[in-house]
Amino acid sequence: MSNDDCLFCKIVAREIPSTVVRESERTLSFRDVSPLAPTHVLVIPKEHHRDAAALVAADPMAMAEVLSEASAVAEQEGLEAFRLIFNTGSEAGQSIFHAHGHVLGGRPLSWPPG
Ligand code: DGP
Repeated sequence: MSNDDCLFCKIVAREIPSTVVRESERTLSFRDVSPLAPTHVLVIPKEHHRDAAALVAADPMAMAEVLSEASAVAEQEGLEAFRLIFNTGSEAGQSIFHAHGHVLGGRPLSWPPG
């Protein structure tokens, strides 16, 4: 199921170009257009769900595949340490309402996040 108004659905459909780093049956991983670290890859389910909470409620196996693909991205990028973030809701910084995990690494990452 895709959403005609969704930017990430258009990336999945290759209607909008992106730099794809991995693809699996249910996920696509591509570089963030505004990277915040040397590695900044977004891992998304191909089906449209508005955020991570909606995704895991509707399709836990797709969420499991997002998580395993995020680990595979980190390994492929040679990261010994990385952060996986799901901004969920606009107050938490979500700006694109198609579930996605950010894989960030390649520099020291401070804690707590802002
Ligand atoms: P969030 O703020 O958590 O919803 O993250 C959305 C991310 O999506 C943000 O880091 C920038 C990225 N982004 C926005 N538009 C595009 C695009 O057209 N292409 C790619 N590759 N990334 C995008």
